[in-house]
Amino acid sequence: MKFNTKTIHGGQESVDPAYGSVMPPIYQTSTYSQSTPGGHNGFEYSRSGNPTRSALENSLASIENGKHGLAFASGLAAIDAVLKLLKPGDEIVSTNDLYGGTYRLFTSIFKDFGIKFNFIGMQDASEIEKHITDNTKLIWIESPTNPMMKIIDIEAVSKIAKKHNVLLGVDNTFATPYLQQPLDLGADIVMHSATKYLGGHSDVVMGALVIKDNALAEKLYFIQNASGGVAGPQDSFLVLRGIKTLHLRMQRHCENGKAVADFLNNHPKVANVYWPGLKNHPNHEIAKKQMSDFGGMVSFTTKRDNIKDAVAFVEKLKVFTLAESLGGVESLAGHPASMTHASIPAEERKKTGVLDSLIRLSVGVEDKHDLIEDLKQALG
Ligand code: P1T
Repeated sequence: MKFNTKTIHGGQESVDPAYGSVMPPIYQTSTYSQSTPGGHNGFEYSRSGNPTRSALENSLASIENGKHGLAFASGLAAIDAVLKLLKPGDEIVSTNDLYGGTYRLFTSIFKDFGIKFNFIGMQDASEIEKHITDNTKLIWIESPTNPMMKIIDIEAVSKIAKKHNVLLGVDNTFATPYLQQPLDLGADIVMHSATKYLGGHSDVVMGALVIKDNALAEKLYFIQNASGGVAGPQDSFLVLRGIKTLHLRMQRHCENGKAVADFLNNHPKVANVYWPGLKNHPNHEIAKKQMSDFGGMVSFTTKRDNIKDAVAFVEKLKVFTLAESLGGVESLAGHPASMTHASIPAEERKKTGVLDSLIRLSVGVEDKHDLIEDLKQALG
């Protein structure tokens, strides 16, 4: 199946065996009757497995070209499960530009469990090798990164990971499998905040992992069940429904993202625009190689680099909503320094370009003319 068919049918039963329902039922149950101890139809307790969650997990595996999908209560619960593969003394090399909550999970929780983190710039993949030691077990990347939209060459990083026998995990939240499929580029684990584009309607919080390797999937399933941060059946249904229109929404997100990035790039008050589709983006060539289009996330700074003007701008927006999160049908605007990335110390933030004037836009699927008019009036 091609991608646009997989979003609708991938991993799904063609007909529900009970009543022929076209959409999988929401199995709102915690447990399943057994005829004799162990005598069940594949499900015994909904932390271990639930048919609605399984339908979603099979869809996730299909759209990411993996073999196994695992759905979690949030994106951070999914990353938390990956980190539980490690032991005290193990090391992780991670991108220095990444979601603030991931940084907080790494440095405020797992550091205290004896795991060491190296946060580095990875636009030049060969940098990574300098930071790999005998204790390195995992390379963790986002591409595009949140919020600076840096692009990391996943194939080049995966070659380094394989050479050193280190796992590579890719947070594919911003790109989605519509734009890039990291498992095909050599990653071991793909992670999603399904809260974002996969759900697509800002009505659910969920995380996902997709894996090809059976033994690794087995370990992660064990952690999912043992730690228990699982997705519920209602939320699984919603994300499964979201995935069915992922390709349609992403096509429009990309189209509108380009229109917004071009508008900002030509605006006299704007200093820098970060969108990987722009020819002047430092990683444009890698983006062209590994992504089929450039997505709907756009960040920018203004020439008057101060927090007061940035706040005034986001307050003036009318079509864009000032809010955390991204990836829904509606356009959102955020101020990373005080919102999504406030948990990263100011000096660390500034090193990666997260200035006080940085604005991050999640460009939705509204009419692009309305979006541009809104930005124009707020910048004015
Ligand atoms: O919010 P949650 O579903 O737990 O996902 C965390 C997460 C992980 N990875 C990336 C790249 C993310 O962007 C996020 C969540 N991000 C936001 C809420 C945000 O506004 O950036």
